[in-house]
Amino acid sequence: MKILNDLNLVNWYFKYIGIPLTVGVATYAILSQISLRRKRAYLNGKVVVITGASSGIGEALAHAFYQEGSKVVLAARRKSELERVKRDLQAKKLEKPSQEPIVLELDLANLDQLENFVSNVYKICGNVDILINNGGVSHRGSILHSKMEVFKNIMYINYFGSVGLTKAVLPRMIERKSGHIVFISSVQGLIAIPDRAAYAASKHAMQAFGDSLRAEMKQHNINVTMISPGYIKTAISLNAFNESGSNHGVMDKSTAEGFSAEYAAQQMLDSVVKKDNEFVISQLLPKFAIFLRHFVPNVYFWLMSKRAVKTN
Ligand SMILES: NC(=O)c1ccc[n+]([C@@H]2O[C@H](COP(=O)([O-])OP(=O)(O)OC[C@H]3O[C@@H](n4cnc5c(N)ncnc54)[C@H](OP(=O)(O)O)[C@@H]3O)[C@@H](O)[C@H]2O)c1
Ligand SMILES: *[C@@H]1O[C@H](CO)[C@@H](O)[C@H](O)[C@H]1NC(C)=O
Ligand SMILES: CC(=O)N[C@H]1CO[C@H](CO)[C@@H](O)[C@@H]1O
Repeated sequence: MKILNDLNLVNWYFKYIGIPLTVGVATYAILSQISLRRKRAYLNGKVVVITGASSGIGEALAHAFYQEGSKVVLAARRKSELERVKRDLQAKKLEKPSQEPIVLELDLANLDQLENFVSNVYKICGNVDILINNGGVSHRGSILHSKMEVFKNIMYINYFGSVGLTKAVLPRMIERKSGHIVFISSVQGLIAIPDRAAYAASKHAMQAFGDSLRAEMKQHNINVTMISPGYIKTAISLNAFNESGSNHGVMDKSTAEGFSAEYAAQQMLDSVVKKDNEFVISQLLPKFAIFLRHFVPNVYFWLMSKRAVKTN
């Protein structure tokens, strides 16, 4: 009798909860995928400026937006690498018509040149619809032993460069009452770990700038998306500065095991399409660290002190 009752209960559960729930969730997932795909269509013909497009995440973003029919402007210091990315894009077989990618040299640390860069984009493309502040550099080293130059250069490239470019595109976006500024920050824009002070500080600055910008731009119909990646498999640790400002030149294990840049770029593109205010794309551990920092800070501080390399 008891067993029969239990069986009935299981039956009842599947019939009235299990099956409807599964069908509901699946339908929702399918519908949101369809709506995302439809929303992606608006990227067709949009001018998308991507800094740091010569490598890693920026290069993958260039592929993702190009594929949606956007006119991508590829910007970074190494022109030959940008030309390679352009060739790779044009070698792609696409279903829809594509827009010729534009290659423009840009050194983010050269603040005097940023306005000039943007007016060149206007001359070639007419407007900027989406600016993606992605170009950046990391470092490895303690506060004690890192040269002041390292702190300054990272702030110039990661923070002031993005501020300058953003300021340069705003007047026209405000005039047109349309535009979108995207920042590729980092989980380290939300938490700081030892031996990355300069990098974390530059990304925290970026987050604060983005929050102020979002508030100020709402009235002008300009959207701001702050993206914070965890570990992505790119050349970031190879290109990082060491304590004296030379190339670190080591592929970190955590970076090598990170998400692929292509996967990350697709997720980021969807976040831009949805006009998210912020988006954390990360493995579980960095997300957990963000949680600890906010809700049990002393535990986080203790863990980080254990992580710090012992220096003398
Ligand atoms: N990979 C990760 O795990 C990770 C995690 C969180 C956040 N991020 C962020 O993602 C962004 C892209 O990094 P990535 O991982 O793709 O690394 P990457 O492969 O080293 O790419 C960095 C890009 O930034 C450009 N860049 C560096 N200095 C520049 C300067 N002075 N002026 C203009 N462009 C400059 C580089 O181009 P040139 O050398 O040709 O100038 C390159 O295209 C960075 O902002 C990084 O902080 C990465
Ligand atoms: C940084 O790298 C340079 C070039 O590889 C090397 O000569 C220097 O010793 C390194 N500095 C530190 C502090 O590791
Ligand atoms: C230019 C642009 O994309 N503006 C959008 C920003 O986000 C709001 C919703 O939050 C939209 O209504 C705007 O069209």
